[in-house]
Amino acid sequence: MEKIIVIGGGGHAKVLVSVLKSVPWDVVGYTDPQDRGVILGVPYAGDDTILPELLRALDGRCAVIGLGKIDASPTRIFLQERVTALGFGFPVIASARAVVNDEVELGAGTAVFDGAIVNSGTVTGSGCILNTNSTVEHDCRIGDNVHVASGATVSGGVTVGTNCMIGAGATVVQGVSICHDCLIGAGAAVVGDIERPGTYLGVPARRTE
Ligand code: JB2
Repeated sequence: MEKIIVIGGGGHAKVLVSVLKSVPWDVVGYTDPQDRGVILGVPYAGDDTILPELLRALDGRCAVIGLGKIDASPTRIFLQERVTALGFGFPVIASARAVVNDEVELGAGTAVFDGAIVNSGTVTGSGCILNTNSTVEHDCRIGDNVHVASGATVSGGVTVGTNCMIGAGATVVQGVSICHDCLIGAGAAVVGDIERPGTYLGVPARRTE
């Protein structure tokens, strides 16, 4: 089993650890500014200043971002870039309980959670979260640091820009394009192109800020 370190020890990390165990990965520890105790058998390693030392101790050099995101912030991808600069690699993480179909390309550090489906011809950037039971249909282009939350559906041929958050249970209809830095609220339905960064809520989704 390959060893991996999780960066962040909150709610998202807890689900991620279960996913990692399903593959399976040997999760050696997690870093966090605060000691959150043992998470599903995974010990606290220290804050991020311990990472250079861990890099020397680990056989491999694999890490994964355990922070989630509930907005259009770039925090996760900045953190991934910082940890990459230390010398860590960010493998693709795909749960054994997910379906990743043919000719899908997932970027470094992208994680596909339980029950998620990614269909043929789709390409994602780095550091994405395809959360529990989400669907990303065929031929989509998903930018870096996009979170498709639990139960959301991104239909075929959709483009989603960098840093977007597609909320839980939201639907994006086929062929539309969503620009960078958008938050699509839970349960919203995106039925046309979105060209301005912002927050979009409702059915059909409308800009609120
Ligand atoms: O720079 C950092 C850092 N910044 C915050 N480095 C490291 N190693 N850890 C960091 N953290 C830690 O991330 C915080 O101290 C905290 O322990 C953790 C974030 O945990 P929290 O439970 O607040 O959020 P989350 O991002 O794990 O989960 C949110 O997003 C998910 C997608 C929650 O809202 C979940 O419900 C949601 N499913």
